[in-house]
Amino acid sequence: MVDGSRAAGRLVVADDVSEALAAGRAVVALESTIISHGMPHPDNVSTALACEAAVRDAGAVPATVAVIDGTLRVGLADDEVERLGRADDVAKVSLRDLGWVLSGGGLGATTVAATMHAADLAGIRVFATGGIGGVHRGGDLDVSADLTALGRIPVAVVCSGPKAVLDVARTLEALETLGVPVIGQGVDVLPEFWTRGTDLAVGTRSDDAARTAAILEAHWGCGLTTGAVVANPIPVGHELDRDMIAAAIESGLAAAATRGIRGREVTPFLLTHVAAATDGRSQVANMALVRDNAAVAGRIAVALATLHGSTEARVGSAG
Ligand code: PSU
Ligand code: MN
Repeated sequence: MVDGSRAAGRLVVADDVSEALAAGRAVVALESTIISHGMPHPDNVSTALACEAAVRDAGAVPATVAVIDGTLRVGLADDEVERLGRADDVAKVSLRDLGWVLSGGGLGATTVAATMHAADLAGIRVFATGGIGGVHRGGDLDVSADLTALGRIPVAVVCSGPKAVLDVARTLEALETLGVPVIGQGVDVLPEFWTRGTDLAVGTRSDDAARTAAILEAHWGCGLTTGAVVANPIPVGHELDRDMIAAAIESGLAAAATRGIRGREVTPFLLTHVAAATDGRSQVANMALVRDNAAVAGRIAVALATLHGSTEARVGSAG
């Protein structure tokens, strides 16, 4: 394990991850809030491990990010993923929470925002998740720090769009305001998590990993320091019925309002409600899309490593 130079001992990068980075090989970061707050045990653990396997199959090294006993870790052992997936007292850690969760010495699951931060410190440019946070529906100005992070941190987030419980159109506008490119992976419209989307145009379309890597390389190569969204739709055959999911979201939003669910509780509450209201179908879809995002992210990371001139990029030997 090595310490990140800018993080004074709070950041620890796993050996296989730091070796791959030092050799210029492909690495993909994975988040952990989806493990602790996104799905129930044991599907959360099997999905997290399946995402790591998908990244490896693509020829890249997976680096799941979490706070373990007071350290910000990049790259977890399988038993640590299991521990995160089983414990019921894991803190949901976004940017503002890192200081207090790290100093408290406990377990924490990093959101997209906090995972982007850790990935950037470690030197990882590609990250896969299910869906990003964004602008919530309604008038109370609940805007995820995921957008703040995308506007500041040079990491590409491969996802199936914003979570559909959000105001997806406003989220897309906010990304434009922040100067964050939204690249449709094989699509012209923004995917909406459990469905492949309808009418919100992405900034540009890319039909393969090499093209996406070239866009990212040029984005950062011209001096921009923002993140990027690579929007990869849920695989055909796994998408849910649009009306069913819309009804489940509506009833979830009503239940959240009735029970006074606020702040960081909102997203986990809605995901749990939608899973119950769809007889678990939303969760099966979530598992399928996040695994596919991990595979796509692996291919993009390999293409990016190849662009950076490493002939070892396709070896994918680390385990
Ligand atoms: N996508 C999923 N499941 C999740 C999340 C995203 O499929 O649990 C998590 C991510 O970690 C994301 C967070 O960063 O929800 C956003 O939470 P909030 O809206 O409170 O910022
Ligand atoms: Mn919020």
